[in-house]
Amino acid sequence: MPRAAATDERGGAVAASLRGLLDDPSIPSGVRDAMAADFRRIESMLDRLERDELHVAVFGRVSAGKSALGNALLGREAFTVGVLHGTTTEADAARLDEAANAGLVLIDTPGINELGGEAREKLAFEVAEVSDLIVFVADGDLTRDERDALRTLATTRRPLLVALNKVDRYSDDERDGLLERLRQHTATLVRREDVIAVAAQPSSRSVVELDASGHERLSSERRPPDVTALKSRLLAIAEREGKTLSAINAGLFAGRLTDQISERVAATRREVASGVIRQYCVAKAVAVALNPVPVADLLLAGGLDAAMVVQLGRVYGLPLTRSESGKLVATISVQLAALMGAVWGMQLVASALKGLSGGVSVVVTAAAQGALGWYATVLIGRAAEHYLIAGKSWGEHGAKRAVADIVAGLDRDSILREAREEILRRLHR
Ligand SMILES: Nc1nc2c(ncn2[C@@H]2O[C@H](COP(=O)(O)OP(=O)(O)O)[C@@H](O)[C@H]2O)c(=O)[nH]1
Ligand SMILES: [Mg+2]
Repeated sequence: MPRAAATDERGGAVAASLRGLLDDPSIPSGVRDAMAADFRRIESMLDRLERDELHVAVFGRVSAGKSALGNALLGREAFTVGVLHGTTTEADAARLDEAANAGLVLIDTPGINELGGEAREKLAFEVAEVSDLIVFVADGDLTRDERDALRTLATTRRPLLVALNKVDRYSDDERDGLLERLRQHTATLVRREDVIAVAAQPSSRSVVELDASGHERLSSERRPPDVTALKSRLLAIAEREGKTLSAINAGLFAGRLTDQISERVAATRREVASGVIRQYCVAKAVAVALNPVPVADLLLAGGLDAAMVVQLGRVYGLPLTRSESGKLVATISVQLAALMGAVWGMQLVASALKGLSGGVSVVVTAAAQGALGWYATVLIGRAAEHYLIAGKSWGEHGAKRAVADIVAGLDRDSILREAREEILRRLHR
């Protein structure tokens, strides 16, 4: 079946935007590695769309027979049966196993009973995310944990089937009674006809044979699995919903992951940018404190600020030339100077001096001026950051409004306090 054009386009766009993020030199390697794993996951989902496959996850309690059922559906021994997963108490140890045969991809899961509620939910979402359809395996009536898990799975909007496994252990009447109870207990979550009895790996039967000489011999006979009803139901759903299921799921998943990655990248950039701004704050503050200049000149001593803005441009992947960055600093400074004159004036100087009592008055004044220099650098840095984040733009309200918003949004007094402390520490050295 050809991949839908829209999906193709979307997949291509997702892949391209992710590659762009991965190649971004401003992303620290730790984040890049984490993203690479996400990216591989998305790529494999996009790949799946090209193939004609149905991804079926098998979910349920440990020992319900999930692995055995996976094998029976695939018609081969793909998963290990009967092995206890001792480490499933750790949610992140919950690994998903995958095997394919004739377009059917089975995803085996570690089982839910050793997991706490939260981990169980996480596993359920993880499983749902990589599957088109979920088969919930039980070997009797549902426990409370099983019902909780089933409810969580139902919220993921994947088609949900319940397989009552190990029916070889029951008489026909018992089996029908159990099926009926299961159907009632899952009535709001699963359709009646999607609760199906199976025997994934019936236990061997002892048979008595007569050999050639008429002696009785006891041997055990393996019985074949019986999963035909479940399999044809799966295929019917696959037929009905076709590739739309996996296309929609892959698209949603990729989109969500891209959003998450973009957020992580944005957060990392902000963090790196904050570090850059702080470095320049210290440099500026110390320079000013050691060589006090009139307050009005603070904003015009822009050499350091321009260098900072060049660095910020790199952090945000939007390189600025030295002259572009000088112009940007000038634009911001003009707005800041206007605000300072109009709004704060002496109040700002008073704030800068606040808390600086006693000592040599020259040091006090120096620290106050240094703090102002620091504060100005924070404002310039934040304003430049704002401009860069918006893709080198001040937005529809222009630079004046943007700078005023930044000034209003920052806690001036706590910035000045931090600055004074840092400067005094350095001056006393
Ligand atoms: N009697 C019977 N035993 C089964 C059936 N399916 C699985 N088992 C047994 O149940 C145990 C657990 O099976 P397994 O597939 O490993 O369970 P999982 O932990 O859910 O993957 C194994 O000993 C299987 O042989 C079945 O249909 N009938
Ligand atoms: Mg298993």
